[in-house]
Amino acid sequence: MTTKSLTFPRLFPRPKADTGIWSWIGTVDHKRIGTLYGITAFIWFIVGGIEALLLRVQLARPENDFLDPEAFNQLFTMHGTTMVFLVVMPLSAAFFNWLIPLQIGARDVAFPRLNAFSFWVFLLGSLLLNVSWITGDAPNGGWFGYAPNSSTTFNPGIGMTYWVVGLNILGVASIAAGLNFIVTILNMRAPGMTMFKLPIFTWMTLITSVLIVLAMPVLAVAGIQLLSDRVYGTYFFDSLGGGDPVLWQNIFWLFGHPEVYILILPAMGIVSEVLPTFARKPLFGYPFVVFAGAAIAFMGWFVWAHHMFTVGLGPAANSAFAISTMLIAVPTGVKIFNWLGTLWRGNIRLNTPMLFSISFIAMFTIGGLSGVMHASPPTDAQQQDTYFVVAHFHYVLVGGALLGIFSGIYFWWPKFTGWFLNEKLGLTNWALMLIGFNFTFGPMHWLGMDGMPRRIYTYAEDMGWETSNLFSTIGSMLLGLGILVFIINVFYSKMNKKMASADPWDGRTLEWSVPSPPPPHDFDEIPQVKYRDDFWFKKHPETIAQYYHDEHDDQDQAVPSGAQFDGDDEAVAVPAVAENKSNGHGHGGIHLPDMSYYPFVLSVGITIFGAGFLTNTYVIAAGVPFFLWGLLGWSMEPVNDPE
Ligand code: HEM
Ligand SMILES: [Cu+2]
Repeated sequence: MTTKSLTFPRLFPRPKADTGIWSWIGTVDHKRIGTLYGITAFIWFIVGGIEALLLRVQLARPENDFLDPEAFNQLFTMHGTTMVFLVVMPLSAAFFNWLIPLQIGARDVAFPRLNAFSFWVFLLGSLLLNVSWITGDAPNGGWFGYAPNSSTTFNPGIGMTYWVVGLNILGVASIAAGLNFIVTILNMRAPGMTMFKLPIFTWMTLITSVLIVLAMPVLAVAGIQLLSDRVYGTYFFDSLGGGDPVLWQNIFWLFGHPEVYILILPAMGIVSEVLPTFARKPLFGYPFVVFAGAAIAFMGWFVWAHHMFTVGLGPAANSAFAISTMLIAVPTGVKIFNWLGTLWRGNIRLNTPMLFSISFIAMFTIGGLSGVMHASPPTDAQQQDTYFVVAHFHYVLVGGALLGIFSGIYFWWPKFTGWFLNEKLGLTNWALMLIGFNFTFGPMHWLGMDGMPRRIYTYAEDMGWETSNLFSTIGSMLLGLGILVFIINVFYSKMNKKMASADPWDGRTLEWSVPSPPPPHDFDEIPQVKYRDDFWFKKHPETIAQYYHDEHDDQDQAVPSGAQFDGDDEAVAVPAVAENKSNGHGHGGIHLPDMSYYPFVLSVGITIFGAGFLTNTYVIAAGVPFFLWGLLGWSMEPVNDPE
């Protein structure tokens, strides 16, 4: 007896064609969603960069009046919030979307419509946050929104309500995406791909997704409490009503420190893919790199109060958090030595992606070392809230996360598009970014040690800070120029296409086994995986014995040293670089989920809900029809319409 499944009346036809705006609104293809994340996040990068340059222009000389204090507060708050939540996190999500199914040998993520939903909620949440600029009320309480400055008592404008509503909506997007990638990586691996055959980037994606699913709800709790304080007059963080402003700091940093690993681990995963490819060696100490990543993610939950050494928690708490913070340097150091071990005696090929990755190691190490410095409470008492801290987190977030992401862009661009980015422009982009970066943030170390506080909109003539600040501002312009060269490179290379094969770099992992760009269904056949770096050893079986006779994991059983490969390999081999002719709807009879516009509709409903808290809560009601339409339509929509 077949159960007649309930269907929800359609207001619009289900998108079918894969061209035109409707096909993007309805897409559930991980590659397209990756592209949407990438383009949107890059646009926010330009916005966040311009916000930073305006700050630098104001600080270029003492007692400048280019910006007034309120504008300065709004700019650094939005710059920090944008770069963290609208740039680095979604750029990493762009790579997750593009690469994870390809690296694990799957045709898509576990929940394609949920994947689309997470993108649309991210987009609409980021737009809502930036509408605040248009209403002239951008958030101004800093990217960590400390109470009581973020309360309506001290901050009556609507800016910080935009901030907390925006972050809560973005949190929904991140959690949905995090869940999706955890399930995808654990459940959709190709046959034979055991956990310790996963590419490192996939491992770092898994660890980052677990961190996202655990950390974003913590921010959501603080956000809902702050929203309720601001809109409904509760006293969670207001000591006048028995609340506790320090509670905000504790909750925010309980989220905030794991957040910094959510920002850096994907870049570490990218670098761990690029270095072996251009050193033509497997990653040195693969298991150590995996465990170090997991250890960093785990230990990251026990250090949050190092952001509060000067709050007055007392020597016992300070000492405990100082020790836990310094301990994190150990797994971080392990990773750095494994990257150096990979380069050691490698057959190094220095091109743009490799130079960005090597720069990542150097700049991130500088950022890490200044971090260890202010892990000691007495030192931090001098450095807290000074430009030394601003230098520190830009060395780890720009020198680390951003340079790592640029390495990934140049590395996988041929895979995503089928053509290369121009190498000469790439090298110019790299050089300008690296020099500009160090000119901008290098001087901030000694400005901070010399006592320059962060977040001040100007400084007096006689403080002796003018030369370093001017230098820093010139540096930020160079950095901006470097980003401009990247944009020129994209358009120049698009107009002068140098086509790329499926495997332009002689890669190691499965994404290089499918055409560039991959067809909608990714793999004609799901690969059978036998080795770590499976695709490399399928191409270079002569190198297997060289690498596997020492390691005592299951590969040993699979590959006795000196053994020649027999024919069975052929049976399982993927037609690596064969051009596939089956793209188009049929996809050679391969099952692919149909498009759906309900994730978009549901995200519109959620965003209107959020907007309700910014205007008056009756507006929330306007979100209900979209919310119900999206939710019911989606839950009653079959993955594929019956032919
Ligand atoms: C691309 C070039 C960048 C430049 C020139 C730049 C410059 C600045 C400047 C001048 C400040 C204000 C410092 C102050 O007044 O206290 C700042 C703050 C900040 N930046 Fe950047 N930044 C850049 C990129 C980034 C990136 C990529 C991230 C993160 C992923 C980031 C995260 C932050 C954060 C979190 C703050 C603190 C905001 C606050 O105090 O609330 N920045 N940046
Ligand atoms: Cu921290």
